[in-house]
Amino acid sequence: MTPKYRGDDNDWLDSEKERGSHGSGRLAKKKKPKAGYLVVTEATATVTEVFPNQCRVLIDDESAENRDFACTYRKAKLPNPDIRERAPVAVGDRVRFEKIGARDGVIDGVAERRNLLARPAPESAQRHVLVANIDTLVIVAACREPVFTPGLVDRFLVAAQAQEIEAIICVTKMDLYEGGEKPWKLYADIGFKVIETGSKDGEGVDELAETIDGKLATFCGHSGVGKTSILSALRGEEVGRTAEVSTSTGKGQHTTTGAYLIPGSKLIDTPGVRAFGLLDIEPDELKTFFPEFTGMICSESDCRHRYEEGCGVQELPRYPSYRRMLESLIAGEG
Ligand SMILES: Nc1nc2c(ncn2[C@@H]2O[C@H](COP(=O)(O)OP(=O)(O)O)[C@@H](O)[C@H]2O)c(=O)[nH]1
Ligand SMILES: [Mg+2]
Ligand SMILES: [Zn+2]
Repeated sequence: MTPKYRGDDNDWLDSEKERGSHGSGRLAKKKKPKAGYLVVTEATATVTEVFPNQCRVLIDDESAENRDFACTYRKAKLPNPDIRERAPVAVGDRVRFEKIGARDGVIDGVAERRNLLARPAPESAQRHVLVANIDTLVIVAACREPVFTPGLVDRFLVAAQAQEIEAIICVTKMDLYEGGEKPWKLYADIGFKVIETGSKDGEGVDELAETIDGKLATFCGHSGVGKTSILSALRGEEVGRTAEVSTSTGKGQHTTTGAYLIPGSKLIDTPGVRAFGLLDIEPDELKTFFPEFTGMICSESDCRHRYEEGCGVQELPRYPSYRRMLESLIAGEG
């Protein structure tokens, strides 16, 4: 079954214009305990999918007959985030769950997040948190069809590093590789983990599985790069989201275009996301997410790598990406 996403290029999906007019929102860098959030040990379930007014959770209790519940929210008890969020929870959130029926429950508490990846929702001042508390971000890019786009990879890499999330690059569709220069090799040279894969012929699937084993891993990347296919290869079966949820308190809801934790796994699929917001990154901090800049010689010791004379990093391959992100951070666009 092919998941029926509502198209990858509409709704809240990324565009320069939207990012520009709404910014990314910021969260406090040092994660002091925030009012309204639970401590992690109070949580009893993990959010697996988010719908307009409810969500789906997997409860921790492994002895339970059913662990998958559709939940509504006890809103008065949920935290009030600094920045208004589109939904009270995100996929990966640890929550306190109260059972109210065989398959229904209510969420009355959300634990503090270790990390999050978000995007601004268009047409509103709300932030859309896609995933929280993840261990690894798998940045998926096709070697061909669609063409490998380094700028996109760079933005994902920065977003992950800023949230202290391990990032790996998964190059898909290697069966389509026709020789010649491999633009993703650069990332391996810099020190990032790069895995060449193919869901058609199974190339690299074992290596990918080993690399993310036991970790809550989110697969991101442009629409059509092969995320769902490689996830299906990892699972050994077609993965797809459930068509709808229904609870005793509400009628069925249609699927949304959010992230989705594949049942029985620690793998999260996402629709074609072009970028995550560059949350909480100061312009001067950006260079620290480009490890290859370290050790380059600039004539100014605290060079911002912008207009400075004698700046040694401007010849590096990822400089144009750095510069685009720097300018957007300086303009407050995240
Ligand atoms: N040749 C080839 N095509 C692939 C491979 N993986 C996915 N595709 C095709 O690429 C298209 C998009 O794949 P999909 O997994 O839906 O991408 P997603 O949008 O990133 O989830 C589909 O037509 C797949 O059949 C691969 O390894 N090799
Ligand atoms: Mg997909
Ligand atoms: Zn410089």
